[in-house]
Amino acid sequence: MKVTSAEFVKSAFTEKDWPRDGRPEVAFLGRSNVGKSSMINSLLGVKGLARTSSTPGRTQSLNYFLINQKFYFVDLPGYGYARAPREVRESWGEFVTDYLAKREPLVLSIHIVDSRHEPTKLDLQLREWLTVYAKPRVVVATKSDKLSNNDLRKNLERARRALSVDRVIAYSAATGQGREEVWRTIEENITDFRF
Ligand SMILES: Nc1nc2c(ncn2[C@@H]2O[C@H](COP(=O)(O)OP(=O)(O)OP(=O)(O)O)[C@@H](O)[C@H]2O)c(=O)[nH]1
Ligand SMILES: [Mg+2]
Repeated sequence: MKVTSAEFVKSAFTEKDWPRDGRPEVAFLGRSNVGKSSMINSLLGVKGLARTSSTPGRTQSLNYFLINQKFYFVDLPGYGYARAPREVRESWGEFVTDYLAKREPLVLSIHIVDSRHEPTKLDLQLREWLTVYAKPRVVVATKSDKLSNNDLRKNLERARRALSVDRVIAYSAATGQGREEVWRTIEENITDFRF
């Protein structure tokens, strides 16, 4: 995909802030600090559009980016940040399930895990929700540049098993590994969207 324009549109704090123009959207979900914002920036080929945060887990909002005037990327709040305020940690599930349950233009959820680590309990929980709400999703294991090829291969297999999926795409915002495959997956899902 050639990215001709990418702009931050808004932070949506409640359902009434969700865009109503019917454009399809792709959501980026994963643990706090896993690399969601970095993946968005590296897919778009820009630096600093999606903020890579040094104060994780503070706000719960969906951050909307409009790409090529055609579709949205949605940066979701990360989960599992131990030092987030308790009420934020506890309401995360409600915030995300509400979105997954209701959001019709959501054509693809990109579930991001850390390629170095075994999927966490919260990763399994998210996987469960994506299954329950029957949302198209793809699992992407990021920070692959931090592993040897051999460890990467082993960890991808472990993630596939733990999350019961056929495919886990290795990704690196640092080297660009996986970028083409993720874009292909995004394009396929956007093309299928009819409204
Ligand atoms: N080496 C390497 N570092 C990465 C990669 N992706 C992200 N990082 C680093 O990981 C840290 C967290 O990245 P973010 O993109 O802010 O993660 P996030 O998931 O958006 O974090 P929250 O918004 O706080 O939940 C930053 O220091 C990034 O530079 C990657 O592919 N390779
Ligand atoms: Mg972020």
